[in-house]
Amino acid sequence: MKMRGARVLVEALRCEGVEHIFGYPGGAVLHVYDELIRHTDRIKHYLVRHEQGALFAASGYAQATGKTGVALVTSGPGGTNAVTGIANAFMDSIPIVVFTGQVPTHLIGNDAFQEADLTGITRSCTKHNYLVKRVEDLAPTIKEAFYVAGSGRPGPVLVDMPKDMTAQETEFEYPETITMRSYKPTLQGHPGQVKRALDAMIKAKRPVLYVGGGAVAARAYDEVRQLAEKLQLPTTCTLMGLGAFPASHPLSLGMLGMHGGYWTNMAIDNSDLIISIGARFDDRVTGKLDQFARGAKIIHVDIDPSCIGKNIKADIPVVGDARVVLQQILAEVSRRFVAGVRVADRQPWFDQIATWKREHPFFCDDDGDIIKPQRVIEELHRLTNGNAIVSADVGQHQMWTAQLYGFERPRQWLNSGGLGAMGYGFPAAMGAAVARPEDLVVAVVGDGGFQMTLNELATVREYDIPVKVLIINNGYLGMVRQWQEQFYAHNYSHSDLHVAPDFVKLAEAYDVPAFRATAASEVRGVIEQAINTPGPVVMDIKVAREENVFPIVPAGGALKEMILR
Ligand SMILES: Cc1ncc(C[n+]2csc(CCOP(=O)(O)OP(=O)(O)O)c2C)c(N)n1
Repeated sequence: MKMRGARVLVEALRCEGVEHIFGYPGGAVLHVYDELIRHTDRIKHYLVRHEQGALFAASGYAQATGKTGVALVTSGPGGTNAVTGIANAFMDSIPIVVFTGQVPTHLIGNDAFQEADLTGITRSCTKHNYLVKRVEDLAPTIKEAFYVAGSGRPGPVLVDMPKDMTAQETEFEYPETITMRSYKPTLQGHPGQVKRALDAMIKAKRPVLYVGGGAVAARAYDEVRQLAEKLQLPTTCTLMGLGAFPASHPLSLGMLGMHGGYWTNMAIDNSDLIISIGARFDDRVTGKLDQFARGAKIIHVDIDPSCIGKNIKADIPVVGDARVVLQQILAEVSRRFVAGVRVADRQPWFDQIATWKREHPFFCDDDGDIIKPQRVIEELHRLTNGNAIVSADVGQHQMWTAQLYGFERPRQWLNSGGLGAMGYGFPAAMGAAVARPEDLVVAVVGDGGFQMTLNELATVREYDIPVKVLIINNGYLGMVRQWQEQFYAHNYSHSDLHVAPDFVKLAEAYDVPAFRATAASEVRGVIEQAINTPGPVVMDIKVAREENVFPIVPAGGALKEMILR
């Protein structure tokens, strides 16, 4: 059957199993919108209030499920408004496919109305991008786009669609298989490297298993846990990896890096072997590179060979899918155990880590009825039994949530780690709540970041998406203020947000119920009320204004130089 390009897009999305998309219309995608409304029973479109919201929602959807998220925006400003979301997905390896409108093919390059070179602009922040000029190419391109986005190291793929192409007709045929000669991710680890890695793990006296977002992407959490337990490996997760290993597990070290636990960073600093699974040794993890884990051998498992050795030289590189490589290692572990091999005695190492933890646990001093943000996160954990899907924005509240919520499961924690894009938390939670309607979804946001994307309150109201927004309201750009306090002699230059909307009234203007806590004794009641109120809710929690996140490794400092209070 012949159909226009716009319909091809809808059919192709169905072939990919897409049920939800987030978007915003405009001239260049009007044929597509003309089709979409005819197929609402097959694909549900959520009209966001800003394109960045669509991208963050699609990314939250993908982070909460592992499925590829989909966004649709128009040409020119629609596409440029989407760029931050695309760059964010690129940095955090989130699989999304972004469809953008483009001016008609004969106008491309003419500075036409709402023309922007979206493939050019996004070349450095997409895993791949396409400009589809012929309608016959649309279905195969979409097939390829979903394959590229979701396979190997996942990431964003952009499909730019000139308006005339979406009006032209073609026969719809969706390819069943795909072969791309230039793109074949390596899944299996090299057997020799696998054995070498295991030799090192068995012998090490002070090992640390260092788990990143790649372990979540590869669904390698069962394998991570088995490896940690069988080889008795203390295990730390990066900001993006939280939940890949249960926070309450006796072998869990929690998060490492700039705001990691003292005991975690000390373990890294004193380790003799670091086993990195799907992590990338970024600067927020390593601190000063030449001081990082100087006595440790490095095993680096990653599906993206360009990641290995980029920041830290790997002694034993293993290119492959985290899950597949861990399965190979585990098979080898079983063979060695049968042959009577046993791991080195780690008791002194465990004792040392326990001592560090006892000496300097996370710390929060209470101050009468002033609300301490750390206590809010602890209360949230208690009242949700640690079971909520939690997204965070970027700033102090993000770090307190990462330190204190205690994520037990993968895909329970969504945030913008690599790009650190304020405004992520709320729309990402919206995407997660669409994807997982049976789960409680909480967006922990700062009063600064929330103001960047709070227009999506209209979206959650329109579609009754039950996101519970928890504003850690300190009346500052808190993380900026903290750095100014600690590293710029209290010079609070342009970081004071005390002129702010009344968030309760604001939410009510969007017809979203809202509650406020101004005293420590009110926090519990407000969170309970929010949980018990169906649909979207806003909580405005007025916290101590000048609380700081500790530990903190000063930018460019070595991990062991962390400031504890
Ligand atoms: C889009 C964007 N602009 C600027 C920054 C720099 N930045 C990082 S944290 C921060 C302050 C965030 O303040 P708020 O949202 O109130 O959260 P808090 O730190 O107070 O918890 C800023 C401005 C950023 N990360 N993202």
